[in-house]
Amino acid sequence: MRYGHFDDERREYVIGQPDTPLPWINYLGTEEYFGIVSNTAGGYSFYRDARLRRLTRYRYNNVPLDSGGRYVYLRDNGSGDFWSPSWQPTRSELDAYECRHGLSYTTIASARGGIRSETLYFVPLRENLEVWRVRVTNERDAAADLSLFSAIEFCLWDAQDDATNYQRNYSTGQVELVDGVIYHKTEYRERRDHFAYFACSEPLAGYDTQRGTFLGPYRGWDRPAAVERGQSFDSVAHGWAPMGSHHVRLSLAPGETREVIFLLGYWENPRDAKFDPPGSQTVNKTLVRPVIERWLTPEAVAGGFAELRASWDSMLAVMQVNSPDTDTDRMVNIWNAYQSMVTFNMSRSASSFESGIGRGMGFRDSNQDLLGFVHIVPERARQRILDIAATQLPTGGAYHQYQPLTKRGNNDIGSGFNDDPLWLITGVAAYLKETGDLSILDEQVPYDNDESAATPLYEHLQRSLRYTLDRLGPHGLPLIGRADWNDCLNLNCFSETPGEPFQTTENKDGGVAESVFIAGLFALAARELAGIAEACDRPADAAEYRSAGEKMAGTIAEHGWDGAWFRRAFDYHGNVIGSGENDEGQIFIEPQGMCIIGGVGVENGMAVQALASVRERLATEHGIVLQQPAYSRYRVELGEISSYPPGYKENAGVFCHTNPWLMIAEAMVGNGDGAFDYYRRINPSARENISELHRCEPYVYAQMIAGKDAPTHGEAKNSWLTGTAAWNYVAITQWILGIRPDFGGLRIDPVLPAAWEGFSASRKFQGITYDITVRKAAGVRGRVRHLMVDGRRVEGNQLPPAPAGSVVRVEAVIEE
Ligand code: BGC
Ligand code: IFM
Repeated sequence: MRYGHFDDERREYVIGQPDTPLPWINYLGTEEYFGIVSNTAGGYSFYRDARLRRLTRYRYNNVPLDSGGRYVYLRDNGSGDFWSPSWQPTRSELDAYECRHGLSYTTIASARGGIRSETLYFVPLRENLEVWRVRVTNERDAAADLSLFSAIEFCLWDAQDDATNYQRNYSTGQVELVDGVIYHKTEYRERRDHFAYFACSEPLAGYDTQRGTFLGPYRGWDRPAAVERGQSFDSVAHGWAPMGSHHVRLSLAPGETREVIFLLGYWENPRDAKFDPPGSQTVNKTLVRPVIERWLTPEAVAGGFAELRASWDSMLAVMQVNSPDTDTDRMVNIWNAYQSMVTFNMSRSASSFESGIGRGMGFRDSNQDLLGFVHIVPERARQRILDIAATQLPTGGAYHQYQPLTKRGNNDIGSGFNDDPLWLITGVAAYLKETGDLSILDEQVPYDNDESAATPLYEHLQRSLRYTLDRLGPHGLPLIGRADWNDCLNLNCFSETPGEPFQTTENKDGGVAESVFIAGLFALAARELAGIAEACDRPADAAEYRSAGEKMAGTIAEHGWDGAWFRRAFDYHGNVIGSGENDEGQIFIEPQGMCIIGGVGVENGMAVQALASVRERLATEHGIVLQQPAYSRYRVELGEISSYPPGYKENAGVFCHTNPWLMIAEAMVGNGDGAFDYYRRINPSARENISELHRCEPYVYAQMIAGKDAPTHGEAKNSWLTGTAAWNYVAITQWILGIRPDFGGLRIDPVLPAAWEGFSASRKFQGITYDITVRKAAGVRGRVRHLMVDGRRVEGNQLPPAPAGSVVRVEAVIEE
């Protein structure tokens, strides 16, 4: 069953009914001001940091679902009927409803009783404000006397404090109303810099800023007293819960449409005492006023929206494909690229599953997210790399997370996830392959943000690799520390009481547990660093890293191979994990993917055998589960992984992030059918028809789909903010379609399903536009062995250099 459809032409997903299985959200903002918006206008906004600069309130885990948003109410002053044109929060019956989630904008259109409305939400480029453009049309034969109310609830900035510290917060809220603009100035007394504002383009019939007054005692957002009676109370908040509501009266002739613009914005005045002297109790509006005035005009709004759309057109134009599979095209051309940009902007902070208060930016996550957007915004990827690297520790280790606002390592979580540093190498390698910009390697980058301890970025990468080599365990495999990619595989658990094993769940990172996954990742990182060393003319380093990688591959073959698949780990006591010897957790997906990507076993048949084991034991119709058999009970020696009921999350859920590793591995061994089959199993668009089961948005990947051991097998959770976005993008574009940046130029190395007869694509790369056509006969399985480049034959699959700005025609034929 579907709840909407894709409009590929407009790059929108069109939702046809408001009561989707879960709120289906979208993101507003592309730079510093962001918001979440659901298909019923739920969500919230923040400036840069979803915890510390939260503009509006939202209530997770509430009923009804999706409480708090950017609401407008319409009221027919003749009959007293009122409703939410976005369905929530009144949930009144609508005669028509359509939500269109586009790229960084959303429109919600509906009709009731002959009154049609359409609201467009977006954040203009370069501005820290959001626009709501509400169009109301009277489709009746008679004139309509209407009231339009806006409503948002201000958050008192720090979302964590806002949700807990009521003894203080009920007394701090302050607003100011000047010229119809509601200024939210809580905290302005002591800081005198930032405030929020909520403005309206029309003369006001009234306003409210005190939630309790607007709603009335013991009422919710579904039945505000002001809306019900048809007149605001003109309340001024002092303490309690400040909100913003404008009341506009509209008299519409039959057929008439009126446009009303609301602006919700964040403003930060420069920290200049002369500009805004201490003791000042009113918000200094000198600088913000012209911005508000400008964006309240229909011309500015139309122009800003067109500019936003054009910027997405040019970002997406970097890579466009035309293949025989619509689900592939729409994900590659639109939604997967978009989701990758959203993960770049949001990291793991704000979604329907991330509260915005819990998580900073992950070291490993941010490095992997980069893989999905480096070709779209290479300059921003460069800065992101330098920011991440500046949090690295002098040992080569890494804080597991850092804070987006301060860009400093998070001491509460600390370090010791031993895979983290290696991802920096893979991130930088991706950047270099895409851009060829070797100058980044010479950038002086601090350790732990200490400028006095800076080295060139290249040395950061060297220390990353060294970090693993300095921490090898009893089998010569890398120590896992607190966990590796699988945060929940906590193998260094031991008892505080000698002689009584496993009585505590506490993780000690000094233990000797080892990770075959990190070993595979090391093999990959060593190869990448060798490639980087060659690119910047350090042949001795390159040789050293290649041999370190080969040595690790040998150790994996010796201790990490279980006969038909790669093992997962050795625990604190030296017991093997992910082996036929185990009663549960015999085979894990991660080392199969990562060892093969690291090149281990590709030549000698181990890879093919491991892939056959995955297909036999882990693959389901809804994707490949993380391990089998699922852990049926909690095991303190394994930690959090076994805390999940079977089939969920790391305990044998389809952890979608890992699936593309298997697609890549299949492509590496030349199995295009296998790779594409895995790709389609979790492709959200290909799952649109089972939306009642999948439940999350059909236009973006979710972190997890419940595995076969769960009663809800096939149900997705944790949509949007997941490394799944970047890795699927890499798997489909670089390995299946095979358009793959490499040191020395772009490769065209597709590994396609046998039934395909080719595809075409356009790829901008280092200032050149490649128009690529790949052809093959149906039924053929093979690789590209030569290219025709502007009619000239080039041996192999790598494109030779071309002048910047040129358009190059590339033809490739796949031969048996
Ligand atoms: C979740 C993991 C997540 C981790 C973050 C765990 O509770 O299950 O999926 O990676 O927290 O540290
Ligand atoms: O690898 C992690 C990631 O860093 C956060 N989400 C879950 C993944 C697997 O545990």
